[in-house]
This record gives sequence, C-alpha cells and structure tokens, in this order.
Amino acid sequence: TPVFPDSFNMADYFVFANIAAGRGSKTALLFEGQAITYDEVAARVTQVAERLLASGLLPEQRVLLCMRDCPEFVYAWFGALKAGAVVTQINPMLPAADYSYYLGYVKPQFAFIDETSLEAFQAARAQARHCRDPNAVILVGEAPGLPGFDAWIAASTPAAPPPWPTRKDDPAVWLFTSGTTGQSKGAVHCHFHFAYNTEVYARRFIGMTENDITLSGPRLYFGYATGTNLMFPFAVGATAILFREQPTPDNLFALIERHRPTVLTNVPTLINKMLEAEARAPDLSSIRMMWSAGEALPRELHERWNARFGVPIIDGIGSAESFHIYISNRPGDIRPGSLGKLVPGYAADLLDDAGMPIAGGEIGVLRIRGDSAALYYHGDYAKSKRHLGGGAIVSGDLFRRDPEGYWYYEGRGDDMIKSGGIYVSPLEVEGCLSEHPAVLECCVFGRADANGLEKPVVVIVPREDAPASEALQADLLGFARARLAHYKVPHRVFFSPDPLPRNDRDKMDRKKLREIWR
Ligand code: 3SK
Repeated sequence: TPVFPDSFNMADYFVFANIAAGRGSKTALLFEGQAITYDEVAARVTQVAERLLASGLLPEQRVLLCMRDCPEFVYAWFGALKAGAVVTQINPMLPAADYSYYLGYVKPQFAFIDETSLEAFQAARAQARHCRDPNAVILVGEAPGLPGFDAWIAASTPAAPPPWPTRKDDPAVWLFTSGTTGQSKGAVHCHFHFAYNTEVYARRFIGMTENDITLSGPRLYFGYATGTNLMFPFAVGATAILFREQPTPDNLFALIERHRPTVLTNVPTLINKMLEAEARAPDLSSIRMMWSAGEALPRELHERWNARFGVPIIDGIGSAESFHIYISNRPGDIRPGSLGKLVPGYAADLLDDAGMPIAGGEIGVLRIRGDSAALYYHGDYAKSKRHLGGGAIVSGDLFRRDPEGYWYYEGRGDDMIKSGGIYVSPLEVEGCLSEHPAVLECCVFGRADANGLEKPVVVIVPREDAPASEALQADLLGFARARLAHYKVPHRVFFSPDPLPRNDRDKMDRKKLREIWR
C-alpha cells in the first residue's frame, strides 16, 4: 500500500508536484477557450493561500466553496488547502434555507461563491453567525459590497504568514453525503486520503496517464467529479476540461467534439439522456473510457449504450465516506450488470443482520476497509459510530459477490422489500422491467397492500411512443411474470408522466417516491 510522508499537503501532491516534475507549461485546464497551464494554476493557488493567510485564516478553519465549475473553483479549493484550511464544497444552485443549514453546520471562516448562488447565499448569510463580514465572502463575478475574486487575489502579498505545515493526518476536506436519508453530513477526510485512492485506483487500477484529457457531466461540488475531473487528472499531470453550465447531451457532445477528451465522467441518468438525444450522431471516438457511478447502472442501459456508442463504460461504486471508488470495472475487464472487482488496496467482506461475516454468493451488507475511509461525520456521533471507524465503512449498502470475484450492487438495506417473508432487491426488479421497450424509467419499492402486508410496486415513466394504458400495464406484468420469481413481481403498476425525482447528484430519491405513491 502507498505510504505518505508525515509532512504532507494535498495541494503539493496534486498541484505543485507537477511543477517539480517539469510539467509547469503543460495545460492543466481547458475552460471557455482558455488553456491554463500548471504554472498558472500553481501561481493562482499560491495567491489564494497568501490572501487567505493575510486575511487572518488560521490552520484548520473551514473554507466553503459554493461555485459552478470554473478555474476559480480549482484555485480556491487548492489555495485553501495549501493555506492549511479544511475545505468543503456544496451545490451552487440551492435555496437560501439550504445555505442557512450549511453555514450553521460548516461554520466557515471564508466562503467562495459565484453569481448563481449569490442571491440565496446572501439571504442565508444575513441570518447566519458565520461569514457576516463581507470580506469573508469572495465572489466570482461582480456585485456591490463583495470583493470580486480577481481583485481579491491581485492584492495578495508574499509577506503573508507562511502556509501552515500540514501533516498527512490533519483534516483537509469534508465531503458531503448525498442526503437522501436525512440532512447531508460532512464526512471528514485527512490530507493523505485523496492521494491514497488516487494512487491505488486512478493510477494503478484505471491506468490514468498524463496523456488523458478528462471531462465530467457531474459537477465539481460532487465528490465523484472532484475526484475524476480534478484530483485524478492533476495527480498524473493530465488535462481537465471545465464548463460552467448544467450538463446536457448537447453541451457534452459539443465539448467532446471540440476538445477530444479521453475520459468522460458520467451518471446513469445522463447516460440515458445522451441515448435519448436521437437527433445527434456525435463523434465520441476520442473517449477511451466513460465512468458511470453515483447510482446503479441497469444492464439494459449499459447494453443500449454499447450498441449505440460502443465507448467502454467503467461502472464502479464509491461514496463520500470512502473517497473514492473502491469496487470497479476496469479497461479490458468489464462485466455489464456488475460493479467489477475490488480495487487492490481495499478489503471487503459481507455481513449478515447480526453483523457477522457471511460466505458464498449470499447478499449481505458491505464492510469496506481502506486508507481513504472517512474518520467520522462532523457533529454526528451516533451516525459515525454506526457507519465509520478504524478505517472501515459499513454503509448499509447490500452486495453480492460471484465466485469469480465480480461484485453486484443489490440496493440499500433500507430499500429492501420483504415480500412473503423473503427479501426482494428493488434493483433486480427494476433491471428486469427496464428491458421492456415501453419503459423509460422505473422505480420499485415496498408498499403495504390492503392487508397491511408489504409488496413490491413499481412506478413507470413510459416512453413517449408508449402512453400509459391498461393494456400496457397488463403487458408489463406479463413481462415481469415471465422473468421473475412470483414474489418479486410488482403487485401494482403506477404510471408517472414526469421524470422520477432525483437529488442534486442525480441519485433516485426513493424516499420522495415512496411519499408520493404512498
Ligand atoms: O457516488 C458517490 O456518491 C461518490 C461520492 C464520492 C466519490 C465517488 C463516488 C462514486
């Protein structure tokens, strides 16, 4: 396993090591027509660190980023780390109430925001105890009363106190959990965690190199993309493409044709949208692999993608707690429907309901161990005790492993349905129904029948050319009966004209769905 020196700062490992390796003039970022070199990134990162320190930042104080994807995100993120701060990033498109929560929870000393989050953030700040001083909020863009990023860093001075000499075990980043089961919590990581996963996963397992050019649909505030479209390319001296807008098939296709990325980061919802964009026959020939993570990738969707575009999909699973992916397919070893194999550098076992290890091909709760496991959730002792500790994570996700060592995701423990006393995995039933040609999207969950007994039911979003009808319902049930054990067949079919609800990381919001179709 990789070992890191006691004196260690993530910004040195991801940014400044490129200068030491002679890659200063190489393009680090491509953004809106600009090619920004590692030398330029390093200079901006240094300026941010100096400016924060000169403004009174102390070691381990928190810095909050609430920005769209742009070079300033990169400068602020690494600049805060270089200065010895703890950095955390959140979605820039949230309502004021959410920013009130984050300001109260994070208690940041400084915040970087942009024009998208400005109004809601300012409303939240007016009620908050932190970041009340206008000089504590740096804006990418322009608005009266707040320092603008460019002018703010231009005032940097090397006479500021020197950066705090961080140790590898010092806290560095909080990654927020998705918040589908309660309020989002910050999983606390130290400086070497990210380097650890980058070494064992991005470099050794996936084989990223300095020749790669990365592009991501998911935005940088989501830890999945912070890894694949910032830390991984920077660790190997590759180039990352950034864009500010929300991802759509059109803007992704245009960026791919313009910049010819080799690695694309994606999520199943967006993969589906790219396939639905019938009018376009984009040239994806530059892409050597496309990541899919964030939620389960149905085998049917994987096969449809293969048939249409043929770009290899690397499906894997990671989390804010594990930063980053720990079970994954890899180039040259892809098994559709499976998450692939355990990444060397991690250990995994499956536990039964009593927390005892199980053997064979049974479904169990995954316990994953590795040197990138979060230390704890900030401010939540009980949750930390349940899920984290001693380099292990027990997330509550259910998995199965086949004799060849391929892993299969079976859903979250609390999503499992007990029908007739037997557990049913919603993902298995969804996987089956997704193969029906009339199904655009579906979600299966447990719902009490007239006798109060839990049974699987399904919400279907039909394709445009297959409107909801009794005949379609009968056809779908017949389709399921022919392919599934009887206790897995949905007892009811609901049709939804609208897309299924998802959270801001494009993960299906099963809790909301259960509430709607109660
Ligand atoms: O899927 C996720 O939630 C995730 C979070 C952080 C890093 C990687 C992944 C896949």
